[in-house]
Amino acid sequence: MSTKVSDHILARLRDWGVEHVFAYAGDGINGLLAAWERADNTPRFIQARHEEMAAFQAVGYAKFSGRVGVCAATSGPGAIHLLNGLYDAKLDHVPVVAIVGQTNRSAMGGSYQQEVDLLSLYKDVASDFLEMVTVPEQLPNAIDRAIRTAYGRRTVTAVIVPADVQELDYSPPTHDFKMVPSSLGLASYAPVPTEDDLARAAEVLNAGEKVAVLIGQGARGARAEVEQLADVLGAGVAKALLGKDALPDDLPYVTGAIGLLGTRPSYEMMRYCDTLLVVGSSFPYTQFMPELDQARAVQIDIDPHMVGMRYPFEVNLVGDAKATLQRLLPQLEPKKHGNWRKKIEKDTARWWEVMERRAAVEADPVNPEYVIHALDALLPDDVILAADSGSSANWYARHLRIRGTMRGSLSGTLATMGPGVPYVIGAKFAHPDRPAIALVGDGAMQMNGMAELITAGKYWSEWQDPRLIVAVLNNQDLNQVTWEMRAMSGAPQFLPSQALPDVRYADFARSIGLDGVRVEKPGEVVDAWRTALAADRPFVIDFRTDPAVPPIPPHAGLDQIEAAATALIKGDSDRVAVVKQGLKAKVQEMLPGGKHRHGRPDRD
Ligand SMILES: Cc1ncc(C[n+]2csc(CCOP(=O)(O)OP(=O)(O)O)c2C)c(N)n1
Ligand SMILES: [Mg+2]
Repeated sequence: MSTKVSDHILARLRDWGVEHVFAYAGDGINGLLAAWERADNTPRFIQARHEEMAAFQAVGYAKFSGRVGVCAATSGPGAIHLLNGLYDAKLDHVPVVAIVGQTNRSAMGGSYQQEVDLLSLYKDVASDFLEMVTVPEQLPNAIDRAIRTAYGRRTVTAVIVPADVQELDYSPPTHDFKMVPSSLGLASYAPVPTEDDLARAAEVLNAGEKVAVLIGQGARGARAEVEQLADVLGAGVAKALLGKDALPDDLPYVTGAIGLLGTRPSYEMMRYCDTLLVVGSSFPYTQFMPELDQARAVQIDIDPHMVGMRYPFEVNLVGDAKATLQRLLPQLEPKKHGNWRKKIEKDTARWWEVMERRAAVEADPVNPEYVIHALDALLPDDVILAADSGSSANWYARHLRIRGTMRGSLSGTLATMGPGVPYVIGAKFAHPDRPAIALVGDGAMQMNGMAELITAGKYWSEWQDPRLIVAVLNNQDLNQVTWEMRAMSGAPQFLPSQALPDVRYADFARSIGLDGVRVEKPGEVVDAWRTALAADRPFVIDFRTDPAVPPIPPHAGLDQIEAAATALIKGDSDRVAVVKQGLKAKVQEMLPGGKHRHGRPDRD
């Protein structure tokens, strides 16, 4: 039997070690589907409910495995559906390859059914490598470069394969003119800056007295070096959201998240430092960094395309975080751990007390901060966490303390709704032996999560550890946006856009063979988490949470609180509850480390 182009594509993916392709069928990839059948489904075809979810699963897989995520879709609508997930990968710098079909070559340019101009449509999302295969000899190069570029530039690449090309007999490139033979693999590499540049960076860091470090996901492989550096320099370390799992939160000088969803100690450290070191982060919000003339600053980033932005850095080191820090550390002069470091540790300890008290504030019916705070104490050390975009991202950022080998992620830069459930499904294919938890708003659950529960239902029985927990913060509101409207524009809540129907998420889970429970009282929260963590299958907890609990920013600007008050005066539907809740939470934050004004809300 001859090898067709489609057989060759799957074989090449196998050669690259690709084990899963997150995908959805359509006649634009019928040739590939037939090849999958011939190849005994290797690499494994993982069927999502929607191509965007297939892309999110590929992103989750890539984020939690460090390996390339591969997704596939048919021409036209399938390719269009993939896009949002692919942008999520591109903006968060994770390697994802998309393989998409196209109409037959004979129909191209004929406004044919399902023909869209994919080269134009994908030009931006796959700007580093996008190719349409029109003759067999373009392979394996097109696949090899797509995978190598995705890895090397930590981005999205795409290969378009017209349906009729998939059916051609494969013939490899030859030694002739205008042929492009190709090879497999990409050796690992760790670029380092020159000695001169390292010395310049060391001079800046040695001169400072109050050093603040900001790390992102690029520092994940350099945990020991960052710890050593913080010790040598007497520094504190704040974490961008994507770097939340780069360093444990049980170190006393780790101030936690930074930014609008961040912590007050991170905010304060940036306000008062005289020196800033950024490692592996493109954290975008300059207003949470030191004033532009406040600190001398050094950045380390592996990507020359990304380095030097966001702050007037004096030294922009291009290099792998671990290898660069290993070379920098011997040049650093140890600083005494004086008032600076003491203040950071004190502020951080106080922050965690404040979080405890915020979680203990009574709410109607359940305080979402309590839901996530209660989870913190129960998290398995090897858990994989995903938060969706919405208020759950606030509580993920603030209440969960990373420790052990925990991993966590969210849509950091695109901040799209909907990846929570598909991310953890992707994670389960990368790590079937680890528990995974998604924190998802009811809006995101209705948008994508419910459909993807069906995908979890299809595959969970083969996972070594079947625990995949989906916690829905059911506040019947697009709450994050409601709060943004209140805080930023002073607009009252616009119910036609914000209110969501109540849905019985746990009942739905049970109806498809999963398990679940609805929680309507604070006293049921801990039990529900425990039951989910002991479950023998994916489990949905439908937490009925209070939309009136405000995600107040770390600096709690009075102007924002005032704007919220204005909205209330203009007639916000939630007004009484919000005033009460907002003030209560604020008062808790202000308390000087003193008494708990309320007992834990799980008393009833
Ligand atoms: C695809 C997409 N659509 C819209 C938004 C804007 N947005 C951000 S958060 C949010 C509300 C999310 O509501 P929900 O999932 O219920 O979470 P909650 O904030 O209520 O906890 C919206 C509409 C977005 N980020 N992504
Ligand atoms: Mg909601």
